[in-house]
Amino acid sequence: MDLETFRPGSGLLEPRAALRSDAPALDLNGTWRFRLSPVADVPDDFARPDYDDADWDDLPVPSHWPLHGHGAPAYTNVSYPFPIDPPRVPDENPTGDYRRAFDLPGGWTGGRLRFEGAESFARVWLNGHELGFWTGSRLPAEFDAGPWLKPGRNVLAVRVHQWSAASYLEDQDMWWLPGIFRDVTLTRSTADVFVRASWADGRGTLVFDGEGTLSVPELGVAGLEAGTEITVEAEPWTAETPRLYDAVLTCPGESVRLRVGFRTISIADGVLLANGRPLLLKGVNRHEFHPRHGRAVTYETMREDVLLMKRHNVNAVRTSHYPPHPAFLDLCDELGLWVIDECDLETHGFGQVGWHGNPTDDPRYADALLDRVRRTVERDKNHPSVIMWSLGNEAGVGRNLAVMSAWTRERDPSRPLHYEGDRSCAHTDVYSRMYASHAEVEAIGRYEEEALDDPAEDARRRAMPFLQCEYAHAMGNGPGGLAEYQELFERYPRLAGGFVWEWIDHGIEHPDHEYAYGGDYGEPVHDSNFVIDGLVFPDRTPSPGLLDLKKVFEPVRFEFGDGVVRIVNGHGFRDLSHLEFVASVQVEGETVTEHWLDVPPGGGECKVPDVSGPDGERWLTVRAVLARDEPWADAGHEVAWGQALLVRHPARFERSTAALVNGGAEITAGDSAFDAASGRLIRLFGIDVEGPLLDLWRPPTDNDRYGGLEGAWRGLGLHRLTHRVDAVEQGDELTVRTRVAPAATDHGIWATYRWTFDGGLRLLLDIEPTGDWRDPIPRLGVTMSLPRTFDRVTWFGMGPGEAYPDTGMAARMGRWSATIDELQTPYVHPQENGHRAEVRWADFGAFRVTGDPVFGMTARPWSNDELTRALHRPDLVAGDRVHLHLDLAHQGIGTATCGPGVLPAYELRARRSTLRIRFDHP
Ligand code: IPT
Repeated sequence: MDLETFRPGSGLLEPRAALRSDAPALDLNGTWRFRLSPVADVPDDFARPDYDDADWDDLPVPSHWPLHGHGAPAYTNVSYPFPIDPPRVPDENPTGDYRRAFDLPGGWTGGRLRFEGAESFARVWLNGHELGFWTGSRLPAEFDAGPWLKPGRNVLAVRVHQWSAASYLEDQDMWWLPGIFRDVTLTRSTADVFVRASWADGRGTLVFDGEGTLSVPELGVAGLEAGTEITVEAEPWTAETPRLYDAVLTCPGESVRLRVGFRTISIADGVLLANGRPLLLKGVNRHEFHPRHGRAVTYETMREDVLLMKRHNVNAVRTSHYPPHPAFLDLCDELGLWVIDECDLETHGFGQVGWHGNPTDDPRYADALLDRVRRTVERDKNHPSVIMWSLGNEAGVGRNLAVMSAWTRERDPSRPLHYEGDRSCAHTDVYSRMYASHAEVEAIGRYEEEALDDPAEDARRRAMPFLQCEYAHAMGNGPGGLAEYQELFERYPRLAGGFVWEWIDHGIEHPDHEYAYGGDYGEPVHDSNFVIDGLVFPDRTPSPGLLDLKKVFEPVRFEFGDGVVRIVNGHGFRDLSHLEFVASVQVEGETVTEHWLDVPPGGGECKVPDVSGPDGERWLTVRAVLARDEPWADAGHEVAWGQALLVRHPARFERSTAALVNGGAEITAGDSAFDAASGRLIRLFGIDVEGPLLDLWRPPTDNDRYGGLEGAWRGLGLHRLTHRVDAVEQGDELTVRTRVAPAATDHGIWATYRWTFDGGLRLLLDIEPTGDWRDPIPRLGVTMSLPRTFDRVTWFGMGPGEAYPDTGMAARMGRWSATIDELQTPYVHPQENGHRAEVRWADFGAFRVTGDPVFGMTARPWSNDELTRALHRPDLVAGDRVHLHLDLAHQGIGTATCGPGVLPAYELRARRSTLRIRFDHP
């Protein structure tokens, strides 16, 4: 068999919808026999029913064989892991042979073998007879098994090649993971149906094509014939109100259960509408991934994804970059998510050769591309959640797009078409981009984007709604700049929102590394940790980025005024009656009053509780929580919140009078002491400490690294600062004059520490840069170390999670407590993390640090250097010291791994400044 053929398959039945039929079906998932060969050219005698597979292994289906000890996964983002020479593929072509026997129940006749997904080229035999082959890894394939089925025992054999001509169409940014990774069934269902259910002005219109008759009992619809359109009073389907009506299609030999959702997607005056109202997509890009199973995801995993999305105010998913397991779309219908369903197509690696020979423009691949979009649309056409078809991702431009688009428009005019890779938008209904900067998004929102050369094309595109199919690259610490994007999406009606890249870190569980990324399996060509760029960690724990996104996507906004809070409903399709609003007042982070607000369903202004009570800094917090259980979260689940400062109560710093005593080698202040020669604090209230010392470094984030800042910082020598002591002067205060600078440069910082003692120790650190500080710097602050016995800190400030200047929207003012371990954010690729912002005070038990007015705090069981060097989490080993960083300022995070860097407002420049903190015995 020629796996270098351009043909998409042979022997296949026409594509049809994924349906829930009562026709008999045999589940052929389970344990199969399996053999892996390193090349494609091996005898196919294994397909004979009497072949002896006794020396083969067992392999679960569905699964990917490299995740079960056969070969290894490999990761590339853009690059093809083989020479670009379509349709040729390497001789080294891992080939998996699969066998299983099954018994047909008595009386069974006919049936279809249905494969939901196999990567990348598969041939199938039943009882020794070859049924055909297929490609299109994440698309279903069906074969007529009827003529070859036998009563009793039957033997099914499948051969899967990792590489084929079709691999050129599947260059998505993910692990290369061959195998039969979705379900296999033998079904006697043959039905197909296309239900079209639209909605306007309180009424749903229903019509279908296909065999049989349709009933929707709840709507009094019975025996509806194909092609007959009816209009009934019905509630609309939206992602916020996913109203589904059970329907039954009765056709010869089977009846099919459907769930009909009435909704209309349209575009008017350049605005994307659902049921006539503006639709703002608060989306994420979702790859299918599980850290042990790869893309062979279970129903529980899919459901967990949808629940997590809903609970984090995500309302939309782009199925990047292939149709998901069909059950995922059932969940989106049921729990409510707007979906852009993307065809299984990406040819990104051709970009590295100037798009020369791109399959998207190669007529030899025309059938394969059309076949892919047909199989996508036919499979998923009945889902109300699917609101747009996407022709693929990063596949350049070319004539085959026109073919795909024309067919799709004709087959389903009800859904707009999406494709990002062609700026002219010749084949789409929406203008889509990825990683456009805030400024460019704003220009598009204002219809001020740069014109296309062709005026007609430009006019057409200018009339389109805009969306960012990818933005805010969630790689490592970040993304920064989310709030600013959302602000634009909400300001300009043309902007229909977007989809954050991406949902999950694709880290594969690994015995030494905890989670593997590109290169960990010895791949000669790979893209390292670019596969670790999700909003949830590989085990689906939400990262700080997802918590921030939840805050930014909140469907309720709070505007605080004098004694009042205005509550604004930001839902598109639902009022506030499903929420309860709780207002509380915190003094120094401790709640002193709490009561429920009476909020009208449409939102409005409410009086807030009065502010009498104990002294201290006071904040008002208003929370919107679910009043009743929803299918996706329990009553009490917090949907939105807002906070306002009522009374600021800064710590007071008295001028000190107590004396510092010179005891020879040490200068003492009570039970604290400084080294007399260096002026460094060595004992703090009897505790052995080192520092605090000026420090400008942070262990580069992925955004710092890939965006070029790390290089700039190393160029400035910030990772190798030296400290020179020029003077230690002891009077009323201890003044330590130093110059901090790297070797081989003439820029530096005059850092003057002024210590005073009044029972506690107060530090004023004056910072004065000299020379050419051309680039932003990572941070401005001090680092000190403490014995590891200091394992817990309680603080009053932003928390509980990390926050940097352009992230941390999820952090709120309060009193928080955590162990040192709990302060670490477990980024798969270690990097700067865990900074707590706007800390008023932090209590370590034997001492307390207070800011004048605030400081940033990071505490770790390893040093900046150790964290900078670590490549995987197990490289980090807790030492016997706690490294405490007390900061005046940090550089923002941005999203420069893909997209814009730090916005100017969040850049940190070396500047003249003073850090003011004090240390006290509690
Ligand atoms: C963009 C891809 O569409 C996406 O699949 C992913 O690879 C992302 O980059 C990086 O993680 S394309 C890029 C050239 C902007």
